[in-house]
Amino acid sequence: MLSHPPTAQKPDPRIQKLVEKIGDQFTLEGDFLLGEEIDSGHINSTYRATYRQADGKLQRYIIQAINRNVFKDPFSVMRNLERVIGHINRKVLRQNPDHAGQALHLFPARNGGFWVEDSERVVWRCYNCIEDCVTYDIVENTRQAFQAARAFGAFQNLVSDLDPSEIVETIPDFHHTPKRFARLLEVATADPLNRLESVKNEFAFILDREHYTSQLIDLVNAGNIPVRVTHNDTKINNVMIDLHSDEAVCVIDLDTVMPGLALYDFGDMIRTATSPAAEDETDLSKVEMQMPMFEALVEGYLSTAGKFLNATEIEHLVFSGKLITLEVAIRFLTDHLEGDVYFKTHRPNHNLDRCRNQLKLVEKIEAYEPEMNAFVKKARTR
Ligand code: GN1
Ligand code: MG
Repeated sequence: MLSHPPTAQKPDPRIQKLVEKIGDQFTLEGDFLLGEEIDSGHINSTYRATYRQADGKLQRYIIQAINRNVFKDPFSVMRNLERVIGHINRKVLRQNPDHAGQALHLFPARNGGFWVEDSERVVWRCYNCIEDCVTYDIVENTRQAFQAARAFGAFQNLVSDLDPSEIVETIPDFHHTPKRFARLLEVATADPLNRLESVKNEFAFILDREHYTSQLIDLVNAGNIPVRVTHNDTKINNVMIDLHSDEAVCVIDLDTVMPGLALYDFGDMIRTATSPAAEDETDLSKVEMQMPMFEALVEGYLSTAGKFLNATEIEHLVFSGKLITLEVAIRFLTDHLEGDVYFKTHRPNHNLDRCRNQLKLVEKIEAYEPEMNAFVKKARTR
């Protein structure tokens, strides 16, 4: 399923005006033609702007507002981005100068710097639009899963020599699962909207799995797993895939690139690429952990990350999928109990639907765990 298919809808005048106004403040060439909202992602607001160049050619850009409720210090997010994008592009473009149109670039604002802040304190940035590519909310075939995992592994490799002290932890403890768990308990105890009673099964399911939450952190503290600079939001729709060849072209959504664990990244790939159901699908009989997709993820990821992962990391690849899926379910349930203050929602109980769906996936991963681990064992000795 495409996550943002081209729209044939009539342009919304409010969006036209907004995109034109913000686009004007960046050093973009040509005449503004069209602004469209791209409804993808639960955090930031994203738009595509089309300009007509002097030679008549159309040029498209991505204009994005940073969610300040989530990213309390958007200026540090931008400084991180400049560092990360600069670092990656120096390497990628040295190897393959033709890659220029397929790498992420920030466009400067007319007032200098790479962002503008509007009168409502919204911080905006502008990227190139990577053409002839799409993102998928649900992968369609094993080739896409392989390619996406290969790209995230290559991405981790590219940022592996970034100095972590140069990167600000813009959301502290982002994947600290025990803290996410503790926060759920806190919100459940306060139960500000009296919603706990109606989610007691989901809550109990999570409580039963408390022992998962600290396992990776314990391995870090014991010195068995290193902290690396990682992507931290490796949802499958954060890879641009070539429309024609199904090859991964570019990893996007770099706002959470921070020190983290390689396993959190792999876990989020399992979470988002193995199920044929959308993250908010309410028909839970559609939620599945598809072995062929998982196998493609392992092969794709090991093809680029296999050379730097240690044995403990490889042994926990499957566990990471279970953990990250549980973690995001904890976050969705917390947000539901708090009144949907973090993730964008599009209908009542949206976060609860997402939570139920993700808990179903946890159950599926648990059922397939021995088979999945056996596959990893086989794959690493090849
Ligand atoms: C958010 O913005 P998006 O949709 O790529 C969230 C991730 C969650 C994901 C769940 C900064 O990612 O951590 O895993 O939703 N990003 C942030 O779908 O919280
Ligand atoms: Mg995203």
